[in-house]
Amino acid sequence: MTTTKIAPELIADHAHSVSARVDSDYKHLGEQLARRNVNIDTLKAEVAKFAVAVPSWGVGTGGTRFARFPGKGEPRNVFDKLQDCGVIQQLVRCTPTVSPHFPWDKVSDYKELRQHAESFGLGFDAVNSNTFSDQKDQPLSYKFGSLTHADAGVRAQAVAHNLECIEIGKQIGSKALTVWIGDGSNFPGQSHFRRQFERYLDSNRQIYAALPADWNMFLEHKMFEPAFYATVIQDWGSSLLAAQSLGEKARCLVDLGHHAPNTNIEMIVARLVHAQKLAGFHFNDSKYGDDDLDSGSINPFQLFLVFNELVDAAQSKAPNFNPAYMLDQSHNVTDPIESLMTSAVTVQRCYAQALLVDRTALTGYQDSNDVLMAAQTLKTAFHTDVTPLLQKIRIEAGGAADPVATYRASGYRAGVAAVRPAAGPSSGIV
Ligand code: LRH
Ligand code: MN
Repeated sequence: MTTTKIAPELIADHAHSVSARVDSDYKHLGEQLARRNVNIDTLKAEVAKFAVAVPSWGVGTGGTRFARFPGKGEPRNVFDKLQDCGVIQQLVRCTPTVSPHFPWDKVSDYKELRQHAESFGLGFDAVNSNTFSDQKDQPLSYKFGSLTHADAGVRAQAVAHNLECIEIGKQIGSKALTVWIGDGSNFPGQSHFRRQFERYLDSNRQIYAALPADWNMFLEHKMFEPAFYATVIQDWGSSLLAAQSLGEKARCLVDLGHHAPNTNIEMIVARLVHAQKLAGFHFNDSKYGDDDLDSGSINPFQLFLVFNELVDAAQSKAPNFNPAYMLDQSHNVTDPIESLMTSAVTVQRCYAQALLVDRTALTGYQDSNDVLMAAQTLKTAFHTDVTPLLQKIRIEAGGAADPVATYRASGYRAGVAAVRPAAGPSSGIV
């Protein structure tokens, strides 16, 4: 029996109050799509299978190096975080898993943690290790790196932490380890690029060797920050080199915010699909750096183009293709639950629109260099308002027609604020 923090009657009443409107909008969209030889019920069945994981670190208010302004009812620990993730899943019905981060989510009893998640109908996605910050009781510092540190003792400490994350992941039912490290340099000459990369491979070979047979290892590249001159895994090329060197279970994870502005990320996705090395995604949006803004909030067409590559790969049966979808955002000025709900729906929306691309027509236009019509074929899908379809999917799954409206009507935030002590101002991303 799933614990529901939002009264199911409230969700049902809200859904009922708009169901007639949703039904007529759905019927109208169905007529439009039928003229494009698309059966809306078939499309609905496909989109209803879509799921994206929520980052445990995303339900608390985020911050920057300058400041973090906590909101009301900040989660005190991973148990509160899972309860908040349960609310998100209860309302949007497409976020059934949580991606945890260690040691931020460390507990003494992982069986209890797994049961707590399951009580909200949640499972665990990829576990994330953390050798980009020092923990208070940590013997050796990661100031000058972790898996690539010049000192073998520091590298061994970082490897041991990743092995511990795998052990935790096995207990909570995860099937992947995400390794993002901030290792790099701030000044030319500070590091020897090739020796540093060799140390990265050597450390990760030890982690790779500890992966259970049915696990994957996700290597996450990032252009800069915290290093501001060079980052060891700075781009998809370095990540791919490493994944190909490590083996079949190592793949390349694409965090949308980890590229220079205007980078053609959808083409990077196509390359990683070609290389059979696409791990999956950390979805977010950005205008300048790793801003970790809500997915699709700045450049929704780019997010659509990424899904266009993913649907094309799936429909053309690209080998070794089963990407993991996760959000990775920092909510500095919004209620994290509202941002995560609207972001999950935005990602689901882009998937639905990508399924609407007429790929037969597109291939014809591409092969005949009818450039205008090729571009228009994508725009036609992107401009299709699939809102009634997404509402229908949520309502049929017991979710909310309008998640934010129902969440606000529930008074959940005020409720948790009454029991969770107010958190003081601080700085840093979490
Ligand atoms: C690095 C990153 C990584 C997480 C961290 C919270 O910028 O994207 O995926 O470990 O954010
Ligand atoms: Mn990330």
